[in-house]
Amino acid sequence: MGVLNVTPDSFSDGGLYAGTDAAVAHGIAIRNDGADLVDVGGESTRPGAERVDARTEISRVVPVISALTAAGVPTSIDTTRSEVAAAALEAGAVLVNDVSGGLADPDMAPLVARAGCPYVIMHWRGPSRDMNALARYDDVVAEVAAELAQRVEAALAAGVAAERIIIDPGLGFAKDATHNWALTRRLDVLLGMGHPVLFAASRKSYLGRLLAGPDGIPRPAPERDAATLATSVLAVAAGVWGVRVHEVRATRDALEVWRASGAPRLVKPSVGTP
Ligand code: PMM
Repeated sequence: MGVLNVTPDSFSDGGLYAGTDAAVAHGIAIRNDGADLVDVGGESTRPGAERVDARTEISRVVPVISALTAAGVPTSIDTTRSEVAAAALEAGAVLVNDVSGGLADPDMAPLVARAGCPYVIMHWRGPSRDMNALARYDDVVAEVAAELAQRVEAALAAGVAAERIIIDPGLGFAKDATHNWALTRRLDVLLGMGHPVLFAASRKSYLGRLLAGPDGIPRPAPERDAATLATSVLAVAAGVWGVRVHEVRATRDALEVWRASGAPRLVKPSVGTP
């Protein structure tokens, strides 16, 4: 899954593809680089971000999704709002990627159920504005798994088919670096929940802090791709269904190397609770 943020303020690529033409050209480029899906988002989820209204979000994403669909590029819609998801599906998007896992909008799961499309349920504890304060866990792996299981139950109750549900640990969303690494180490637990797993570490700030120079200044987002690649290889080797990344070509290259090596899967899914 290639990332296409049509926003002025995303932490990783904010402003680069804010205009429709630039966004469409970049979407086609990442498809050509090997993305199976181009994930189009019209609202920044960076920590502390203020929300935009649904009309603004729709006006950013729909023209891009329509143009990419016309160009034969499969897209997903990255939104927490059912209204935006509905407009995006109408314009041709084939999957709904909801970072709130249905918590932000009670109409999202029923909409996805009616559409019959795949649904990414990410682990989320609250809006970006205050998510850092929500990063408190006794056992992050067990709590993320349990809270994701509740969101899966809610989606099933709303009529979403089990085989359409994909789960995502939500790295960086109400999680600090220690939490992100714990979830990466114990992907077997999420893999054991019986749904495909999406892993999205790309350019996140914990990688910037990992790679900070001697002055302690975090590595800037566009210079975190080699670290992202390493996380993607670890995650795919563990058995995830997909990785959501900004740098698609290099990711494909790295995964080809892993595949050609014939290296076995790193972990076996755990069944049941951790
Ligand atoms: N992270 C961001 C946006 N959308 N979607 C899923 N499923 N999982 C994520 O971890 C996720 C996401 C924030 O990162 P960006 O600014 O690079 O898009």
